Amino acid sequence: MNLNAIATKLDAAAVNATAVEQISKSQHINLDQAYDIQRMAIDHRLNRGEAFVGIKMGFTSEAKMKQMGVNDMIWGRLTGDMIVLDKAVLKFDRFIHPRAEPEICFRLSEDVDREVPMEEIMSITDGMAAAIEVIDSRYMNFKFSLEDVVADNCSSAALTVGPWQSPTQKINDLGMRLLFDDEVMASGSSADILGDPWRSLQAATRLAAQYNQPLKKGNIVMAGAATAAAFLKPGTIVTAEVERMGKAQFEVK
Ligand code: OOG
Ligand code: MG
Repeated sequence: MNLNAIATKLDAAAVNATAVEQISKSQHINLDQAYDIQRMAIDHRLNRGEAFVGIKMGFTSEAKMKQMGVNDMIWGRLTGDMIVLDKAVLKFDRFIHPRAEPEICFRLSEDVDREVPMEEIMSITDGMAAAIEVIDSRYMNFKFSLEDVVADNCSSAALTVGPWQSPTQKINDLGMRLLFDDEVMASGSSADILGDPWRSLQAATRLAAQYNQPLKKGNIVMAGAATAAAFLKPGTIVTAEVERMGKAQFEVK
């Protein structure tokens, strides 16, 4: 099986905003192969001059893991072109069927290439912020198996990070909301992210070390959605609010 050919196809699907058929419809790949495809597809971006900026965690809420029938989370890579600045415009045409979800983002204060224990997790961080992740599965109808979604970089497509705040230990009980203009599209609690979003950062260090993905000072880690995602609509202002942490926002055009 040519994993690189699959990676090239998924990269082209993202670049051209054109959906492709799920890999699992025509061939069987295992999870390790899916992560290999993900790395190869991201290498195409890096070879075009994009920077690696960090990683995203997915299925960090119990509800999403249960729904997928898995007991581990997934992770994907974030690159420079995915970043939409806070309060800037997100161009709808770049995507296939984009959805937004409210998240929490961490910024690393040092290089990390090991699993960091929970007791030390705050010491590798110098910022946390409200964030929005835009997910845009490259598969038709947003349908996929676990291996499919991992190969497709866990649907990651864009992200916006709000103003950085100093890290505080107690972030396990913060209200989180996603708004389209003034309408609340989804609401939940940071407790829905593994009971405590710091656990998601801890898991990120474990998975990055396991898959030989070194993290650098200044890289970011998206902790995963606390709520369901909502389909974007052109002409809306999208806001993620995290209690006591602030907001992240973009305008869909
Ligand atoms: C997969 C990505 C999941 C999250 O925050 O849980 C994710 C998807 O739902 O398409 O980003
Ligand atoms: Mg997400």
